[in-house]
Amino acid sequence: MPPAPRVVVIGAGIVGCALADELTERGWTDVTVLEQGDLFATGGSTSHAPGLVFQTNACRTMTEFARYTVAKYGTLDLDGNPCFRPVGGLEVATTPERLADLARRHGWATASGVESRLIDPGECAALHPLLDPAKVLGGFHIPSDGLAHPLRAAEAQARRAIGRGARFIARQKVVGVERSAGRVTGVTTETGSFRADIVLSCAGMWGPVLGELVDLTIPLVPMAHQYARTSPLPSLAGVTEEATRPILRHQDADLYFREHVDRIGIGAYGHRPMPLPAKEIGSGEGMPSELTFTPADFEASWTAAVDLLPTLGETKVEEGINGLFSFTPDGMPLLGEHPGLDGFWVAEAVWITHSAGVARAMAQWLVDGRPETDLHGCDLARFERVQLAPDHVMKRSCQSFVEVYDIVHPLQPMEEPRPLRTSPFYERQAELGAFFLEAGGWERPHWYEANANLPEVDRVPARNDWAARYWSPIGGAEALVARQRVAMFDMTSLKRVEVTGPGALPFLQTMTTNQLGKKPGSVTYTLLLDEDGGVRSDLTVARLGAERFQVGVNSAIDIDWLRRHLPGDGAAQIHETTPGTCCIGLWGPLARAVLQTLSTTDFSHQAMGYFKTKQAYIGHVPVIAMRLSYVGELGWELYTSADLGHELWDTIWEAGQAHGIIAAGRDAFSSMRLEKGYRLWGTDVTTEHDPYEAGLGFAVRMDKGYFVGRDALAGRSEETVTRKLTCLTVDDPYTVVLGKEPVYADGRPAGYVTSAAYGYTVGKNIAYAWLPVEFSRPGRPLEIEYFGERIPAVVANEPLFDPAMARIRSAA
Ligand code: FAD
Ligand code: THG
Repeated sequence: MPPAPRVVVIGAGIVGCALADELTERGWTDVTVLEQGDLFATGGSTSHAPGLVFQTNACRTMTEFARYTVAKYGTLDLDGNPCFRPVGGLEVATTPERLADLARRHGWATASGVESRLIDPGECAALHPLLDPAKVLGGFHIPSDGLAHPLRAAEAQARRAIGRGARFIARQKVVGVERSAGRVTGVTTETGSFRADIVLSCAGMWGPVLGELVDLTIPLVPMAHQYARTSPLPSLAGVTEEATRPILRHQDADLYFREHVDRIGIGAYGHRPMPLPAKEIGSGEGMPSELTFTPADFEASWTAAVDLLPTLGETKVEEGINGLFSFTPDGMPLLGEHPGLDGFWVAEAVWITHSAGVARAMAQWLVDGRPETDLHGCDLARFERVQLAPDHVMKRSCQSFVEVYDIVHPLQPMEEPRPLRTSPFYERQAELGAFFLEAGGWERPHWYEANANLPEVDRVPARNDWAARYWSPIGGAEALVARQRVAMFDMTSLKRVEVTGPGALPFLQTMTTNQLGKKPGSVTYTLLLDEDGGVRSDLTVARLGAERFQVGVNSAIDIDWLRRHLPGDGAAQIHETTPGTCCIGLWGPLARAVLQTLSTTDFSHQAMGYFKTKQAYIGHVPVIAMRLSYVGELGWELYTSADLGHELWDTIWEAGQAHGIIAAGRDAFSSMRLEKGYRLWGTDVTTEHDPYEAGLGFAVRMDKGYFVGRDALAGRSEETVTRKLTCLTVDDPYTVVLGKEPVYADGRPAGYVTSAAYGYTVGKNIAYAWLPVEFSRPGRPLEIEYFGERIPAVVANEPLFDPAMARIRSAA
């Protein structure tokens, strides 16, 4: 075994301490933790946190992190004092919307294996006698939630690490990062220097300052968050235990509560956002003076607190802080390695709640080369460049502060700054009354009001409540028309790169699962795997020339992964072409008829079969045409440069009139995708799944030679899997579930929903779900829990639409 690398951890907050523990436990014992202030003292966010651990999260990975934190801190103590108290968690609703949302949260918890219960006001008051049951409509009780003792947990983990050889050094402020040949070699502090093979920045809200030392944007904003303690409660006189009642969340008023012996601590998110540039935070001397408690900001919170817990009226706010911690544009942590400086890693914007889970995942990533948990939502590389602009980071992070306890629909967009990225078709789409939502900075049409008069609108089943938000029956009509005639879909936001050079083919062959050594003009659907066979992404690779490939990817993370693996000799290059180009998906049975009138290129099936690509002119516009679709129709993706996008749109639009062409949006797209059973990476499939479980084994060619992940797949097949991504249909057409709901078999939780949509052509309500194989046989009755209700579902044969591929493979 090679000697363990020298690791320097920057920051001895809970994240740095947890990481030192997890690394040393895995045998990386040469760990030095440098802390600018004193150890386990006031200074960082950890020292200000009251340590509430509510595990339930919309993101499975975050729930998993929290579960591990509970499990780990539950067994830790510092000199006999516990690091965690399993007092339970109670979330209460004072509005009908919140009551419904608590049922949704109960579903998320269940889907992630966290036991919980929905309870009535009486039970809420029984669990937490201080609250006024007349004020609440109901509650959500999670018995395993509780209170961490953040400084204790930090120190206990540090001591274990020290026991295995780690060093913790106080009063060492890192001011420089040493590097050589693209790798870190050490850090310098104000008074010394430390050699390192790996530097881990766990600097919390100081992250951006450390990032600047290595030209790395760390998109987080330190924000003040108010935390106050009352004077002693007369009704708690004589109490000696630190806390016994559940930690309490009152999201309707942006509040949470815990006990401090005979006092109550109150946290508030209801006040105005109070961001502070990371540079302006002092170091290690506690809170900057401009962030002392501002009572005026706490007034409304106090009123709401007394309203819920009337006995607080007998007390007053005795002390308060405007404590600082990190907020990110999407509320998720920042984990990963610097894209341009090997060995510089980041684990920042992490709550106490997720600290142990994050540390374990990071240690697995570093030591084993791969975390067990899907980290794509936390990946430092997930951002588009435009999302890293300082104003963007500020506005979105402020919004994620404001929305921290809001009831959020999965499609609900952040509002500012918009519009930011627009395809060249934007003006035309706006003229057609597009309803836009944002993704990756892009404005994307979901449906077009111009299609409101299509007779098909009347054939679309109505929807209720949540399923009706950000939805219109027009999208359904667009899907029906796309399958009957032809539609234009804006695919510009689908990320793409060009991979070029003499080493391009061997590079892509090594990185992906399918056979790419085909003639120029071929397109191949293929997978990126990690070394353990987990699916990192699914791609289309179009061979445009002997040494030129266009690769359709899923996110910036794919590009980062590919770049990291480029051959060192410069024989292959990657260049992202998304921003300078645009794409129309022209799909539907009449797609060929429309295209052929506009081009001298032969688009017949004989001349251009399924999964083939050609350069052609569409009217005046040079395009790369690829015969494929993500929606299961005859048709082409047509790429051109951004300057000609307008012309391409107008040319196709005009020629299409004779064929009844329409513009169609994402709603139609998503519905058609699920009818055809195409997987969406990141939602249906992640690194936690192998290709066979995901139903993507057809894209793996074990006999093609080496590729990343091949060895791990040896001996695996569709026959050996124990769980499967499974197609379900739901009888009730009005209830289209949102995703993330638990699936029950014989009354017991068995799996969870990934994507769902109504299939307008097949006339069925579709949900894909991860299930153990024994529950994945067609015809198996199951139930999906949706906002607290069990809805009947049944396993279906997939794909629901065009199982024989007749529609897209043939000349149609
Ligand atoms: P920190 O604890 O800030 O540690 C970072 C360390 O890095 C600091 O000690 C700092 O001195 C050091 N450092 C920075 N720059 C350098 C440098 N150049 N050289 C050397 N050292 C450096 N989370 C929950 O889960 N539950 C809660 O109930 C909760 N309540 C909160 C209430 C308040 C009032 C606040 C402020 C936060 C709360 N949080 C809560 C959030 C939580 O405190 C933080 O997310 C968490 O402590 C972050 O840990 P960390 O180790 O990343 O950061
Ligand atoms: N277009 C392009 N690239 C992409 C996507 C896209 N890359 C990312 C993502 N989408 C990949 N997803 C798919 C999923 C399915 C198909 C295409 C892209 C598809 N699959 C055929 C099938 O399953 O029948 C593949 C069959 C085969 O390989 O023979 O069409 O939308 N450019």
